[in-house]
Amino acid sequence: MRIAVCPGSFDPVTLGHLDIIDRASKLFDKVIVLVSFNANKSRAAFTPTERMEMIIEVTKHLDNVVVDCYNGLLADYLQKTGANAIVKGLRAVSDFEYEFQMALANKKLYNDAETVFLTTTGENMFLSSSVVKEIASFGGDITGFVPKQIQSKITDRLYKPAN
Ligand code: COD
Repeated sequence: MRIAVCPGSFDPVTLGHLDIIDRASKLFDKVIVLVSFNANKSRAAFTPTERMEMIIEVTKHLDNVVVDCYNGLLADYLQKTGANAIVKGLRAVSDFEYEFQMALANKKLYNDAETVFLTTTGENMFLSSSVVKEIASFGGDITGFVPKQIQSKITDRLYKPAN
């Protein structure tokens, strides 16, 4: 069985993430969407449990996708679970340098950790969790940025209208 891990902060999951998860589910027998911890992103808007719940909600239709959370090295998680690949989304040149470094470091830590990059679609190229959070915090419309099932959860958390 070919198992892929799609790791990320997913704070919150966006349509860009979902596109990568959806495409990975067609390439692998099983996909584990892994809520992980990015040492450079210390202040999250959603707890790991909330992030997992949102991902479960929006991937319900994908039979071979499961959601997990791991506070440790991705390479260790792969070794522990016997997963075959890490699937990452690539948006632009700026993503490439960071992701390339991560891919090499993960392979150095665990030689079987192969990273597969899927290029984003034109319409999701600009999309990130940070952009979603910024728009939602000003009460902007996040339709077209995140799956509709979780829109109100995000707006309710982030939009604090001034009196
Ligand atoms: N289109 C396509 N792909 C996208 C889009 C989009 N619009 N938005 C995001 N993505 C991709 C990203 O490129 C990334 O591959 C993935 O989706 C997740 O994105 P984020 O922003 O939610 O998550 P990150 O980048 O903060 O995740 C970083 C990790 C948590 C995966 C990383 O820090 C990690 O592996 N942490 C565990 C500890 C570890 O092993 N560190 C590495 C040591 S080398």
